[in-house]
Amino acid sequence: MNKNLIVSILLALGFISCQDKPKDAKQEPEKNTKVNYLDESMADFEARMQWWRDDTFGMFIHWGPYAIPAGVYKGKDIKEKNAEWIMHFAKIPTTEYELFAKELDPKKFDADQWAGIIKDAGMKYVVFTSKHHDGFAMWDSQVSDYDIVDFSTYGKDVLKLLSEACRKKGLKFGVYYSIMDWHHPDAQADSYLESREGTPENKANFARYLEDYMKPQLKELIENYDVDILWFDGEWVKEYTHAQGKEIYEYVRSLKPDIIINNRGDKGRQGMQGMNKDDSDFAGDFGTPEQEILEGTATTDWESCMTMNDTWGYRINDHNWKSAETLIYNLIDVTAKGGNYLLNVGPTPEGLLPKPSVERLNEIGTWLDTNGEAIYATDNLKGDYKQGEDIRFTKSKDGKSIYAILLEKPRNTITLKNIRPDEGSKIRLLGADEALKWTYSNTKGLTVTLPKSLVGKYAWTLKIEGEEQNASN
Ligand code: JFZ
Repeated sequence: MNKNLIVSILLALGFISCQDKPKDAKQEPEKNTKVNYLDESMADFEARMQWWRDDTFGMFIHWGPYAIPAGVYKGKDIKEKNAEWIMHFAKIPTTEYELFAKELDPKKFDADQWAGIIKDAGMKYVVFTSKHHDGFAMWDSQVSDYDIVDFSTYGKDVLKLLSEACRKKGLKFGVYYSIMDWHHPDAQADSYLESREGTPENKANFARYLEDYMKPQLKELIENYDVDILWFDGEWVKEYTHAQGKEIYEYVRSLKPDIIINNRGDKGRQGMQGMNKDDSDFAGDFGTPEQEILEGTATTDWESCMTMNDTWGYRINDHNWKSAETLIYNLIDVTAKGGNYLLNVGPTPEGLLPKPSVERLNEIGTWLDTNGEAIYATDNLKGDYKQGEDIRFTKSKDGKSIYAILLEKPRNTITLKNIRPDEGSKIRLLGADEALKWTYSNTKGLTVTLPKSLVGKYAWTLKIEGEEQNASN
């Protein structure tokens, strides 16, 4: 399929944002001059996105009062899968839900231990739910008492502890923040009990919530916790407008110009059908396909977020875990297509990462110890990112090496059609130093002879000094 067509389809589906990047000359921020952060030069945008692109793999953490009911309300298993939506699905009145928030007391929470697990999994950044749709703040907010320090038994600032532990390990730290808020009376409190979305009065109240509540909270997250990413969500509520989306984007960037913001802060994800390129001025630095991977490469940045089982928040009855193999293949596939992979955990109310999650993270980390060179800070190929179903390619940023990641354990030899090795090229498997025998011909391509026994599991990476055959397209 033609690339433009794929991109149009993705845009129509709302998978990627399409902020028309940089038209002209770069604007130097000056004191007392209002900078238009939506109008950024391509060079500045590239520089701002660099660490995020290089880091490739991050952890999403969905943690809040919903971990306590864990998908079960008054003895009844709530059939909808997203456990963090229990307030909505079980129609729990605000005052009753608050009891979960009060009860929250994760005695076993150990920020350093979490950070260690994240680091060992080969993840480079974190996106933590500072406030989900339930409106509960997981940090010590001065704007409200509905937070883990002032409201809960626990009384400690989880976000502070975790962000500091992560930074100590060299991880970047970002936050998820829901625009929709089921707790705030000016926002969507009890909206699922009475349908009152979108009325003029509601719009006015919601505008007040944005100004007096959401903006000051965002300011706290940036100024007190210096977050590296703002990952918005819940932008689909009728009260929220495209103009507000742009304003919030500008606001956040003005507080921290080099922060990175997803496309769910604006309305670009919705109602995209029939939109043409000329009105594509939605704010956001990267697209957020959810629970899926794009069909191919894209012209804008994107990050695929995914759960390991079928829920974001902890759900006690969800045992439908994806295999470590699937998760590793996903990471490889996403990387070859030029995206990032944000893999979710839903910690327990005691403050533990579920065991099945940790087991999978360990497997991924072990694989990355050997093969990470083919994942982090790589580019996708100009030509095809794959050969058949079982081979994916990436290349080093200096353009000198191609990585062929083999998803099936290869037999004696493997032939790569579109890779031309340099003269005297050294070809080896990551994790082994041995130079492998190879032959090359214009018609057949590159054939590499593999060692008799292969160590490792899941996928094997050939590092090839060479280049793409058809790199011209
Ligand atoms: C949202 C949340 O409602 C959910 O609880 C979780 O936090 C997830 C990461 O994000 O859910 C969405 C958001 C976007 C889409 C679907 C569900 N979407 O784009 O189709």
